[in-house]
Parts: sequence; C-alpha cells; structure tokens
Amino acid sequence: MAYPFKGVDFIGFDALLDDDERMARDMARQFIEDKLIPIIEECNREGRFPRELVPQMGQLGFFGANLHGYNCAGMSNVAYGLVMQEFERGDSGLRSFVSVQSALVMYPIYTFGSEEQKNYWLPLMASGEKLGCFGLTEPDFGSNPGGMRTRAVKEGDEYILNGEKMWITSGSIADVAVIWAKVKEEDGGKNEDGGTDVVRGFLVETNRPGFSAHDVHGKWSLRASVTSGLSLQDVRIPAKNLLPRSGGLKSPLMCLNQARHGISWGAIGAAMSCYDTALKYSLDRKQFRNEPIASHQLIQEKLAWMISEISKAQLLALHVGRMKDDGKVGHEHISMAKRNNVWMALECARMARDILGGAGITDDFPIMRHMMNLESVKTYEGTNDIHTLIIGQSVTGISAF
Ligand code: TGC
Ligand code: FAD
Repeated sequence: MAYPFKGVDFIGFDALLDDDERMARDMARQFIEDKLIPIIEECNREGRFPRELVPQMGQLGFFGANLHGYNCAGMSNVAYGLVMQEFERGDSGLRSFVSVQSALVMYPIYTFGSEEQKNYWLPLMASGEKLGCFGLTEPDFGSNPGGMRTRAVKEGDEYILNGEKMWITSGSIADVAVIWAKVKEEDGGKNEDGGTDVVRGFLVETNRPGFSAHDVHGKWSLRASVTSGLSLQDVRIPAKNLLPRSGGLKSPLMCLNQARHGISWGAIGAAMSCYDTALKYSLDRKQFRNEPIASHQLIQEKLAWMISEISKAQLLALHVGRMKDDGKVGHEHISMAKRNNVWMALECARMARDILGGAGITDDFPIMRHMMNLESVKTYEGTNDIHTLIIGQSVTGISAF
C-alpha cells in the first residue's frame, strides 16, 4: 500500500515488528492519511472535534484495541502503541480522544468492573456508540490527585456524589464519566490500612440530574479535542454503578499507566510529522549559492539530532511495550518512556519550526500545531517534572514529591 507518508525508519525498526503490529500500524496510518489529515487544520482553526470520524474509528477497532473480548480487537500493547503513534502523527487531540476512551474509560471498566458493567458498556464503547471521559483531576488537585475532595456517600441502594473535576478530555461529549471519589469505609471504602476514606471509581451517566459539563475555551493547544470542567451536585447513581474491584488511589494510577504507555508512542508520531516536514522543506528551500538549505551543516545537525532522538525513542517505546506485553513492566519504566518521548517530540517540533523559518509559524504546515499540542501532552498524564520525581523515587527509594 502506498501512502504519501512512508514512515520514519532510520535503523531498520520495521524488522523488529511482527506482521500483526505492522498491519495495525498501516491500517491506522491509512485512516489518518485519508480521513484526518485533509480536515485537521480546519478543525484546529475552528476548535472543533471531528466527531464524524468516530463511527469509522469504531468499525476499524481502534477503541479499547488492546483489550480482549467484548468486541475489542485484542491487539498487543506494541500494536496498540503503533496505532497511537499514527493517530498523534495526525493530531494529539484525536490521539487524546482515543486514549481516554480506551485507556481511561474502557480499561477501568474492564479491570475493575462487574460482568454486568463490562457486558453493557464495553461493546458499546468499542463501536463508538457510547463515549466516555475520566474524572480524576480537580481544580485544586492536579499532580496530587490523592487530595481530591469529590465524595460519594451511600444512601440505601444509591450513592450521592458531590464535587468538581477539571481539565476533563471529552467531558461534554461523554455518555458516561468514570468519576474517582472518596468513600467512607462504612459506605464501601475498602481500606486495608484501617483508614476511613478510600478512593473508588464510579460510572456516572452524564444525563443524571446534578451532573453538568462546561467546556474550556481559549485553548491554544489540543484545539481539536474537547476539554471540560465537570460539576457533580447531589448526583444520585445506583449502588451497582460502583466499580466493584476499584480500591485506593492505585486504581486510577493503574489506568494512567495504560494512557501514559500510549502517549510514549503517540509523541513519536508527532515528532515524525515534524521531522518529515522539515526534511522535505530543507531539500526544497534554497538560500545563498542557490543550493537547498539541507546542504548547510547547521541544518544537517538539526536533522541528525531529530532522527537520532526519534530512533532512540522508538527503541525505548518498543522495549517498554514488549515488557508490558510480557507482564514485566513497572510504572517507573512507563514514566521514563512518557517523559523522554514527549520531551524529544517537543524539541523536534521546535527545531523543525526553526528549519522552516517564517513558513513554520503558519498552518500550511503541521509543525506549530504539534508544538502547541505537545505543551499539553507534556503536562497531562503527569507533568514532565512529576515523572522526573517518579524515576527519582525509583532509583533512590526516597519520595521527593
Ligand atoms: P503513592 O502513595 O505514591 O501511591 C499510591 C499507591 O499507588 C501505587 N502507585 C501506582 N500504582 C500503579 N501505577 C502507578 N503509576 C502508580 N504510582 C503509584 C503506589 O505504589 C501506592 O500503592 P500502595 O499499594 O502502597 O497503596 O501516591 P501519591 O499520592 O504520593 O502520588 C504519587 C504520584 C504523584 C506519582 C501520583 O499521584 C501521580 O502520578 N500524579 C500525577 C497525576 C496525573 O498523572 N494525573 C493524570 C490525570 S488523567 C489525564 O491527564 C488524562 S489526559 C488525556 C489523555 O490521556 O490524552
Ligand atoms: P499542578 O499540579 O498545579 O502543577 C503545576 C506545576 O507545579 C507543574 O510544573 C508541576 O510539575 C509542578 N509541581 C507540582 N507538584 C510538584 C512537586 N511535588 N515537585 C515539583 N514540582 C511540582 N485530567 C483528568 O483527570 N482527566 C482528563 O481527561 C484530563 N485531560 C486533560 C486535558 C488537557 C488538555 C490538560 C491540559 C489536562 C488534562 N487533565 C486531565 C489534567 C492533567 O492531568 C493535569 O493538568 C496535570 O496532572 C497537572 O495538574 P495541574 O494542571 O493542576 O498542575
């Protein structure tokens, strides 16, 4: 199959993948090339999420792609990562949407849900008929979600939820929100340490009275993705909407590992787009002696840096993905991949923009859009500095949070 984008592979990375992994990547690449690339600059300008793409994304099996059963594609974690790479080559906003649907909503239902919850929600979410969002962050608790104030209180066979969530991807387009809230022990909080408040997950249908979502406007980043604040005021849900196997802050953090793994691959896609654009431009653009700017050593130094860092990022993501597939990965390894690869992509975007000179600031090219998107990617799912501290804690045994 021939696509305008041929991939970026300096070190024979393709040979490290199996047929299923290459097939998943190529399917995502073709979808992004055919459906997203032609409309993404317009979506970005308008601040519009391309919702019309959702049904086809469901048909192609992109939602919950690394989950098994319940109409999910059952891909390996590496194949799933390669799909995220292709989505983010298109736009971080669309990759974010898929990450949230898959890693932050379907994964917790799959991992912590009852059989009834799984049978109902997972097939509907795999097809894209139902959309989800993940409410962990609050206005006063971002890097430190353990401080959350959202509460669930049990009354008869219902829970009543109160609280505010902030910066929630897909908040106002979701049919269901996975809401993380503190619960008293006597209300179903299972605290093995004897404490009284335990963080647990709840499935909150967004049409319940007392639930509202308000979109964040004026974003310079992830403009093709919906970001919302959520308000829960005496929202009553049936007790059976509790995710029965969730218990403690560890549960939402396990979901973050899934999403951070996807981001470590996605960032490579954004970097590939920037590198590919800058390489082509530098071979075309002539300055001085009527020769392409690619003939100058300072431009070659930038291209060499980019292709080296992209290649190293590919190997890191692949290794961590293989460890994940083997059940041997630690969350600190995923932190390293997320931190390194997002930093690498942001540096590539800045260098690529520089190579394009003035042309680099327009949306005739995708670079500035990627750069602005990556500023959010650097912050969400744990900031760069929080991942530094996670790695620091792992190597020293001392928490510096
Ligand atoms: P701490 O006491 O360290 O940990 C509590 C328990 O959890 C365990 N743990 C983890 N388990 C699984 N995966 C992880 N990544 C884990 N990190 C820690 C830990 O061992 C402990 O277990 P146990 O058995 O002893 O109870 O908790 P802490 O309150 O000190 O916080 C730790 C910290 C700072 C690392 C954590 O809170 C953190 O990661 N903060 C960053 C918050 C964050 O990333 N938020 C993301 C929100 S969602 C989002 O941004 C979506 S963006 C859209 C998109 O994905 O595209
Ligand atoms: P803060 O935690 O206030 O951090 C501010 C600065 O202080 C950062 O530089 C940080 O690194 C630093 N800092 C904090 N603590 C320490 C420390 N101990 N030591 C050193 N430095 C520290 N959340 C969800 O729950 N669901 C979503 O779907 C979701 N989607 C998002 C989409 C977008 C576009 C964005 C921007 C965010 C989204 N988030 C979501 C929230 C995201 O996870 C948080 O923004 C992130 O965790 C950081 O929290 P904060 O913004 O409150 O920053």
